[in-house]
Amino acid sequence: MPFIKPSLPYKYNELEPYIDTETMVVHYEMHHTAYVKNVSALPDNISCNTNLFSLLANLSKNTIFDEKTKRILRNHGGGHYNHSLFWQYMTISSNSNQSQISSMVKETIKRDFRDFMNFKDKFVSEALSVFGSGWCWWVYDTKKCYSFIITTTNQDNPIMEDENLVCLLGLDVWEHAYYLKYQSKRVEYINSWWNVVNWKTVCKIHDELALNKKQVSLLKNGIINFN
Ligand code: MN3
Repeated sequence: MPFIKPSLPYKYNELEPYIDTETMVVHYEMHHTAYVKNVSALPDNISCNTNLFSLLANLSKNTIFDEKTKRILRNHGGGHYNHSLFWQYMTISSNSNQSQISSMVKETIKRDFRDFMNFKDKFVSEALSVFGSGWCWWVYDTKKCYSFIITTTNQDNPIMEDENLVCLLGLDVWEHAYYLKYQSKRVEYINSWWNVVNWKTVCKIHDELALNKKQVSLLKNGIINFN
């Protein structure tokens, strides 16, 4: 299998009570596994390129791949890329400390959102606005040098439209990400999730990648490549 699911940086039950164990097991073992399996089934000349970023970047404008290949990359390649990031955007709640937010991230938030509360409010309202299945992202535009919040449908990732966008933080708002515990109360899921955000990783992506105009590519094991 050319694409590999990253191992989780915590145990299934370690995001409790914010993200429940059963959801983590089903989400990681079944949903993520299916995306990896399906994207790995692409023809060898495509799946031999295990750099998902380069396969997904500007996918909307891609005229080389046929429609079927593009659909598989969008849905399953996107699913693998998004979930690989998502696991790393989270950590056990005792490690999720806003005091770890770097001075450069603080500056970006201040410039683009005025303050942290406004940033968070904006993120929550955008995440709530996703109709059906999708994601909410905080992205950094390396060309225009500012950050903003954006939503995508299904397993689309912002890089599929614009390769200059770096995903600093993202939240899965598919029902499979929260329904077992929160049922239709998406707002409770979103508010709980802030307790497990991995600010160290978010800051590392912002400080080391985005500010240096580098993209979020994944290593073969699905871990973010910071080199
Ligand atoms: Mn999911």
